[in-house]
Amino acid sequence: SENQYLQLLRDVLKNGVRKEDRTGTGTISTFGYQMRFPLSEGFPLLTTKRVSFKMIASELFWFMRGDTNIRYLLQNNNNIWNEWAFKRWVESSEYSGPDMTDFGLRSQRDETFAEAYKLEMAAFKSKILEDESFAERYGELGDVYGKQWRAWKTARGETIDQLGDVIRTIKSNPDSRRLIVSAWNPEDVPTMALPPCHTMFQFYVAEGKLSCQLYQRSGDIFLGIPFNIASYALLTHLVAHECGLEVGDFVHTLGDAHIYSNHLEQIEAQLSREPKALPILRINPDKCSVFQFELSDLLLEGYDPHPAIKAPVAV
Ligand code: THF
Repeated sequence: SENQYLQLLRDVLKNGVRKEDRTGTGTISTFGYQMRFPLSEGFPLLTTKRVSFKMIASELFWFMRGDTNIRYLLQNNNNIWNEWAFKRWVESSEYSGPDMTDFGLRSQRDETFAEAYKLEMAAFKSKILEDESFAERYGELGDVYGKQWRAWKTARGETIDQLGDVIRTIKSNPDSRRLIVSAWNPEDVPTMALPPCHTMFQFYVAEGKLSCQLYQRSGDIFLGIPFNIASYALLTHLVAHECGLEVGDFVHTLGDAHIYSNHLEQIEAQLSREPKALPILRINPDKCSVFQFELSDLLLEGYDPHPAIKAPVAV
């Protein structure tokens, strides 16, 4: 159930320490934490607040395609990566609109600015969708997850399809202890819009079940982690499906796990709610390769969450 996640919220509220961060928002933080979700007990999408399964699936499909441009996300009505592309746009020499420096913090503190920001962001989104060459230049986030998972550049100028290779190895040598995909590429870190938070993951096969462990260097407990849990749970289901395995556990290991200081009221509301039964994920049995799945191949049965809880994202 989601009790592991609720316990994480309570533990960090109780034992976390105040820590400043890159975004200037302020956090309560803890270092080193592990949760385990037995996937056969239900799909770990939170029920104490509504979390959009569609967005989780379209983001994961985007990673799995090897795509690093927000255009695909926008075409799927997914806005969760906009701020990072927008930041590059407003900092570029081609941008000539109103000053958008520190738009994340300022739009929370200044209503006039928030209006201007909304307009600029809307214009940016339409331009990405309508203008392909603009999208190529400013929709791109750099060598983020998709690139590293599917086309890691080698020193010899070749590319490595880490995810494809791992899936092949699961089929041919399931006992392997090297079923690893790394998104952390030290050479590319300086040119990424945001260096990967979910740094690397490892699969594990035993007794016909596929498990997955993620090492996440940094986790936004209220907004990001519910997405990350469901995203890796979905990845594990899809890979198990292709490899003819049952699902085992998703193990989530966190480095700096933090609660942003402007999420505290939201968390209090969430913790006052009673968790409900987890939904069940059904996958179209006629499709096999993880790289061919679309949203319409997935069905989430029995998801009946408490209402969504809005919160600002730190950029
Ligand atoms: N940066 C920060 N500060 N937090 C993150 O969670 C995060 N991510 C990705 C990259 N940088 C990050 C982006 N993932 C939401 C969810 C996931 C995100 C970013 C934002 C979010 O705002 N979710 C809302 C609703 C979104 C909507 O409906 O449009 C929610 O209520 O869940 C961690 O991977």
